[in-house]
Amino acid sequence: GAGRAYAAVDLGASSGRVMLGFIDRSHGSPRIRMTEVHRFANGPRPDSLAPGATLEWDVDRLFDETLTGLAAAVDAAAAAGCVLAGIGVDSWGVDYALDDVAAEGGGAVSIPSVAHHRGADPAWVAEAAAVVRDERVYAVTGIPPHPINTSARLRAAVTSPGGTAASARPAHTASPAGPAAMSGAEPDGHTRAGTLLLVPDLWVRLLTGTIGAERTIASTTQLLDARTGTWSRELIDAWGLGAVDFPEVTPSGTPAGVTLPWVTARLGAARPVPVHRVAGHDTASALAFAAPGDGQLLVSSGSWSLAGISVAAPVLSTEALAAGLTNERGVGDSTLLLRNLAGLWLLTECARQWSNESGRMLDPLDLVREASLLPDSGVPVFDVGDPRLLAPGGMPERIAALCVERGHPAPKGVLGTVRSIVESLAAAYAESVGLLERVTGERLRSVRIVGGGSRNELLCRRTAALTGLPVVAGPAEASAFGNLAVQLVAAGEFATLAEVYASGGMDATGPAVAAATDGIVRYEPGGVTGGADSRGVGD
Ligand code: LFR
Repeated sequence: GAGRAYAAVDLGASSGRVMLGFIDRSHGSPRIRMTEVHRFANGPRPDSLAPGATLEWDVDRLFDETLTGLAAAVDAAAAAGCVLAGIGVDSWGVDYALDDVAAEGGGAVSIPSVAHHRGADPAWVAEAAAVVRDERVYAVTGIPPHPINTSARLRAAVTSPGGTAASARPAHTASPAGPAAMSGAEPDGHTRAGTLLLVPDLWVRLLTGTIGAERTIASTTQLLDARTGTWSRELIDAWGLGAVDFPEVTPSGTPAGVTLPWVTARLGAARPVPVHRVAGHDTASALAFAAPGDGQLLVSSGSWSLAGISVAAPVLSTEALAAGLTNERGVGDSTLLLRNLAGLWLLTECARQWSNESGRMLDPLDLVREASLLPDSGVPVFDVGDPRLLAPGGMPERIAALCVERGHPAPKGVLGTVRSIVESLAAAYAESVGLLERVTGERLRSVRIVGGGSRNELLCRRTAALTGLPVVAGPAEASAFGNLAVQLVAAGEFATLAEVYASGGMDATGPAVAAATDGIVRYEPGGVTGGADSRGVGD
């Protein structure tokens, strides 16, 4: 019969894409080929950018783009003599919808957004900490306090009159705010606030009509018990979230049903397409190749930088809390012990401002290429973990201020600022090696950079220089590949994730070729020594 192909929907803070994975069994051992069938921009809804408005994603548009991409996947599969045999969705973490399960349809759900990183009101973060001490929250969830955490924003939405409640509700049931007004009365007399759905699970609901909570994405909420991998009743009760319905948590790779009839028709598929809850958190998908004890500093380098290691059990010590490490779930039983740092968003945000000012579109990767010609020494460095970098606007000025605060001169001009951003990211990755070694007692022997940053030659070269460790860079589309990998195992195409990665055309460190075009480059501390190929940035 026809071959099978699988679609990975990978939603990022600045763009979303649909990738199609084929398994080529024509030469002995199977090989996976991954191709992009659709890419689209993401960003907050323009009307939600007004001062005082709640930032929101444009869910209707994003979901519509997803369907367009999946229809293209059906066509591309057919053109290759295959059927679309599965769909998985992964996305950024922490953002959520309170979905009214009773309501039909459901394209009209909006998400209070940290897109451009306006977190919860600091008052809510402080208030949440006053109810349950940070140490206790960390001992349960392994997630340190952070303005973007779902927990504080959900609490503000559910318990504050006029908070973000109205916008957290499906538009068709939104009402003029206030806990009573926003809640539907249930037959048992209790008022319910809605069902908590993180973005990948919201997408699965829209695709299949089924409700659930996948573990990796649920772990980004600061409401999951890090040890048991189930919702923490203790925190839900203490934080007054009893009116929220929390779907049962399931591990990545769990089947979620098949596409709804109208979705199947829109995709042009001959029959309903199975959907799996993959590792819904893009970071967990991107790092699905990692295993506890593998001695690698893992860096998922996209809009954000997540730097850390895979561990067999959560690390909930006060030292880990003081270091600001998050314990987010990885695939299987693994935990990802990570620092949550700003990433290439610093660069795109500066490029956006400079483009506006100069009336000329500046490509961030071109700027990096030019900045890499500046000398390596004397570059001013700032802390890319500083929460003041979370908000949009005035980024070059804020970076200059942070450099000065550290006793460095302000970076000079556009290229000086670009150089300072890249150097500061590399410095943070390097600092992460020592920090994780101290907290876990594990010895790290190499650095693995995946995501868009793996294409940034200057960043990889400086990370190798500053860590003194070899850097293995790629693939850029690591989240989509991990999304596919989990589906391929769940669907019985491969026995283990390791086999899937080996079939990406692999070496011991990960997928050497996740897509035909996606080379892996190895950087030695003393300089580039090549790899599968030595493509530079922007190819
Ligand atoms: C990366 C990521 C991070 C999460 C951040 C939230 O895309 O998923 O892991 O902390 O998005 O927007």
